[in-house]
Amino acid sequence: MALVNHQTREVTFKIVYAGTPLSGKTTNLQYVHSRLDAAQRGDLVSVATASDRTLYFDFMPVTANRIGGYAAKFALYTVPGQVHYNATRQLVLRGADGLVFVADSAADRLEENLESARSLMRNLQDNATPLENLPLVLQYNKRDLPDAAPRAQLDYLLNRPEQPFPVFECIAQRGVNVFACLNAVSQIVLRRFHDSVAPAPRAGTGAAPTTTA
Ligand SMILES: Nc1nc2c(ncn2[C@@H]2O[C@H](COP(=O)(O)OP(=O)(O)OP(=O)(O)O)[C@@H](O)[C@H]2O)c(=O)[nH]1
Ligand SMILES: [Mg+2]
Repeated sequence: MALVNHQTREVTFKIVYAGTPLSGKTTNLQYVHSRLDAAQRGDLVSVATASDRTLYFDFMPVTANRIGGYAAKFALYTVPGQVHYNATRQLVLRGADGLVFVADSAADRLEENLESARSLMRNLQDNATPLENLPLVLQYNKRDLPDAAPRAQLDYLLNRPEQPFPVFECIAQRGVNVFACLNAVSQIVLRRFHDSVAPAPRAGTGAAPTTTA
């Protein structure tokens, strides 16, 4: 749920990267951090294990353009992918305005992708934030892998035929489509917010974080 601070004239939206263990959620934030100007983003805070697995979450604030005289900020989070950190995942998902589901394209990770998607749905239900009210984009990451599953197979497993989620095929390690994916979810979140406070006309929704990458 967007946080509006009338004193500082800021609106903050929470975007959470969820998805399959080791699919590249943290890598997305690291890339965004590396490409944005320091004036446009804060530090990337990561709480990780010795082997670089996300232990609690990653967090990075990003400032976008202004909407209606207010500064739009995006608080980007990742959840820990490891199965036994479900309570933490559920906590980090609370209050999300938008989600990126990061799937691993490797052919031998399809089962994990599916289980992770199911776990996300359960957590959203338990948080009383059903997906109908929450923008979600799908990221098929690691498209560089020689054994990457065909997109159609990932669609069949993870997308829904009626009202399909937007899909981005990414190579987060090299930054391919990382900003396209973030911009897409940010735009949907901004449009929803705009519609909720000023039903018509649609304007000023171009405040998503952008880069030339
Ligand atoms: N080949 C390939 N490897 C990638 C890509 N993106 C990330 N990786 C690698 O995948 C591994 C896991 O990346 P992380 O970003 O830590 O994954 P995560 O989803 O945050 O992992 P958890 O937080 O433990 O669930 C790392 O070795 C990354 O370098 C990609 O596009 N292609
Ligand atoms: Mg991580």
